[in-house]
Amino acid sequence: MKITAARVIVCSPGRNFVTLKIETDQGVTGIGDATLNGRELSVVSYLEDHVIPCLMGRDPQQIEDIWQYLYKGAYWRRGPVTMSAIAAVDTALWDIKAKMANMPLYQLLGGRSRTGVMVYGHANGRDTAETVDEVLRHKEEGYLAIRAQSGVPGLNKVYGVSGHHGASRMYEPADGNLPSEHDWSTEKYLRHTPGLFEAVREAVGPDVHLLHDVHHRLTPIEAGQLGKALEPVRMFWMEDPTPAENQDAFQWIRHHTTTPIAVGEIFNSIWDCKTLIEKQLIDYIRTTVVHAGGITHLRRIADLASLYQVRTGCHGATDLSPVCMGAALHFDTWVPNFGVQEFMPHSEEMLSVFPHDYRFERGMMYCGESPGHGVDIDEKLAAKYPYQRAYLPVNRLQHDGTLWNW
Ligand code: GCO
Ligand code: MG
Repeated sequence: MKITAARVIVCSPGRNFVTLKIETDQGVTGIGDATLNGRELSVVSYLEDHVIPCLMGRDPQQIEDIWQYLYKGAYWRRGPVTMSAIAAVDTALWDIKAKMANMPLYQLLGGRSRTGVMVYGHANGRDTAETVDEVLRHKEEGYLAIRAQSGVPGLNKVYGVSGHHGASRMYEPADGNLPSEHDWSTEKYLRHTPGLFEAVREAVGPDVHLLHDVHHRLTPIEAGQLGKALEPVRMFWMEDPTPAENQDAFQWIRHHTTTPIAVGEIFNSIWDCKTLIEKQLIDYIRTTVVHAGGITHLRRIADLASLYQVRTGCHGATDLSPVCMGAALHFDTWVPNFGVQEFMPHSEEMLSVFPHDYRFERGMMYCGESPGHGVDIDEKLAAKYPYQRAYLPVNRLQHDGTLWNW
């Protein structure tokens, strides 16, 4: 069996998605997500200029060898651009192998470990009252786990909260401008957040899992303070409490709080995860298919995590395409140390470009039973949505404009 063609499809049905399609001499094709939010075209170039020429004529069944060839063979290891490109190849090859075997992907990974995949939804509000309403709306829809983010009194733009109500699920869209600027005050945030969660817990009752994303904004000792203040609320997790370049810093958070910690959406290899996992400084690892080298590498990360009772919590914001979501749901259905899967619904327009067989029902998601990972791309429709330059925002301290973590 041989790879005969591979091409990159870029489209922007509301936001940019990069998709790799691989064709074979047996007529079977596979696709993989290669989207790196705000840096999309770098991955396109890496694939088109450097990776695709090396794939021609190779046996697509040799997933592991191709992975090693692209990782070790490049000499320049790791990094989000490289690993997203490798992930796209790897995902497309698993798609092909599963189609050849006439099996849904989770069967090839080792079969079903659970009936469905618990997902968490995003409840975002401009203030506490609106956030509580959004949490309750998610509970009505059947969510068992809900992430709550709120505007902070005195701050104009905060992570996860869009300017107007109802647009909350669509923040960070493609807008063609330069990065927008958010403002930040740790003092105001720390004053607001414990009260927000008290109100949320009071309204939602004891059973729903509550999550919160700090988005790398606190120092370790501030994160310790927040985690401690949130203990009475019994959080499912506190995400990205501090930047993870210096991983020993997480010891300071651990010394001060038992609130569980989730990290890893911006990690791209097992080496980024190693210290946090081996020193048991986190409880959930957030790497997902597209940014961490595909199914082949993500499985390796999950196996390492399982030795230390760290569970998975795959990233699933809308900048990861439905192709990544489809593959992640097969992974989640198999992985023994599953924790939760993030689910931020794509718009109808986005979903129309990516026909898929996964579904959401009462707080759970289910991958389909069709051979492969169950997601396709409608190339004709995709061509109607050309690439639009788009950036993630940046964040500055409110009182003096110092550039802060976003
Ligand atoms: C999350 C993330 C996202 C990221 C986005 C960046 O927890 O879902 O933090 O909101 O900011 O995916 O591309
Ligand atoms: Mg996050």
